[in-house]
Amino acid sequence: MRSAPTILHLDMDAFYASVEQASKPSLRGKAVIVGGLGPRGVVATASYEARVHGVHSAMPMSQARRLAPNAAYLVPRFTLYRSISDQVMALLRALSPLVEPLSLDEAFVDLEAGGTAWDERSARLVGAKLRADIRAVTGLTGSVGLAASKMLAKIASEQAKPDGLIVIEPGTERAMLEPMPVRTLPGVGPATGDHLRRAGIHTVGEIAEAGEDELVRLLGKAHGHALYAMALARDDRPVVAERETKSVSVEDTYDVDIHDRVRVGLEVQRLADRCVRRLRGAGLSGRTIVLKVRRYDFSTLTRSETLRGPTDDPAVVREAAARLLDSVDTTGGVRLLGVGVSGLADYTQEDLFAQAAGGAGEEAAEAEESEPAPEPRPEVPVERRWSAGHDVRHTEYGHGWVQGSGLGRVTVRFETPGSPPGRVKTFRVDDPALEAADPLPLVEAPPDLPEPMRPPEEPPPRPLEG
Ligand code: DCP
Ligand code: MG
Repeated sequence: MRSAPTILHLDMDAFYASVEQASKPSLRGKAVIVGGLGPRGVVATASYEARVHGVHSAMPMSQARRLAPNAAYLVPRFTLYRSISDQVMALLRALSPLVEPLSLDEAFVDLEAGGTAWDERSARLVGAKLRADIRAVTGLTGSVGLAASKMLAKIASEQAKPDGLIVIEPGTERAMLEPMPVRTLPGVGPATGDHLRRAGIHTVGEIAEAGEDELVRLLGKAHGHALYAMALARDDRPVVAERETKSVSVEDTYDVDIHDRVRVGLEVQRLADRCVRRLRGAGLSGRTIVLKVRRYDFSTLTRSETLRGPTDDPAVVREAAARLLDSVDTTGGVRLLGVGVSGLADYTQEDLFAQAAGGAGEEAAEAEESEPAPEPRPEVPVERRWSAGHDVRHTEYGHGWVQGSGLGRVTVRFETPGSPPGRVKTFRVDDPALEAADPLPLVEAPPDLPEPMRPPEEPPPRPLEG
């Protein structure tokens, strides 16, 4: 492990919700919840003001509405989030050629490789300047962790949240990790956490005390070794520049074969949800849904279905996976199940009206942003064109956003990122003076972006001799 805290981890604060607050002045300082608004919608994220009510990512929207009835509820606008993400990633690439994005709002940067930091002081300065630049260019806050390894840099940025910077000084890592709950370590989810707890291991320090042999006995060779090393703050994983992802998939092997068909169905749904979370985390969507089934006799089948367009909608992936499962004989039991999505695209618009089978149309219509169509599609009721949170323009009142619609009416708040909080007006949904509009930049005339750092040029090939 290196001796200076020159690995930086950046994670934007309440990313989607902060973008919405930056674009809508009346929502700043308020509880804002972004996600699918239909009956099966889930929370993508909540502003910190909403989190005090207990609302968090992946919670069913119905539960969020009970916890925070007065929050603003908005559908995600992925195209906008991606454009902001591009601005942030460009700032990171100005620091080093080694930038490893983990999702739209999160990345590792190797500052040493970029020659921008070599010790604690220089790393701290770079981190502080980065946060200021992000604010100047995007109007948003991000939290920064600096440490000598990826694991610790990520833990540091989590501790720095929101709107902070934390440096973990080399030499202090173990003492810092010791009292932390085991769940702090990467790869320790609820299941592993429970497993360790039953063995009396609650903190990272207790993992270290238990010793490597005990960890391997509890968790198996690979996981046990890895976790023990992490508990001792040993992490030599390099920051690797972005690679093309071909597919996203998750799978589970079961200790005991599952025979019950209902249970198999439930497991598949759970895997579909997990797969979509990963997909979304990487800022991707995909067209082909793949189901993998290994049966009691180790025979392994994969089935796939290709949709008309890319999706990242959990309902769509669940339904496709369930259809695929229908075509697989599981009598005798299954050992392993997996769900994957391939044919990946960056977040793009999808034709959910065509894809979501069996009455999922309403959620689909609300849950996703749809390209402002030149003509409304005939099968889409006119209300649906006015998704909560989307931008509109009125010939007389100018730029605003849809606060809500229903019963033939649409309510619009007229404000822009640079204006004071605006006024609300209500129109008929078919008012010809009102039309969909593109989002406005969050910061007027952002400062010029610095040039990205390029990897050193390869020397020209030497001419063959002789
Ligand atoms: N996201 C999502 N579904 C999830 C988790 C996240 O759609 N289950 C989206 C919305 C988030 C964005 O990804 O805004 C970034 O995820 P983070 O985990 O970084 O969460 P936030 O940035 O919202 O909050 P934090 O301040 O905790 O980083
Ligand atoms: Mg974040």
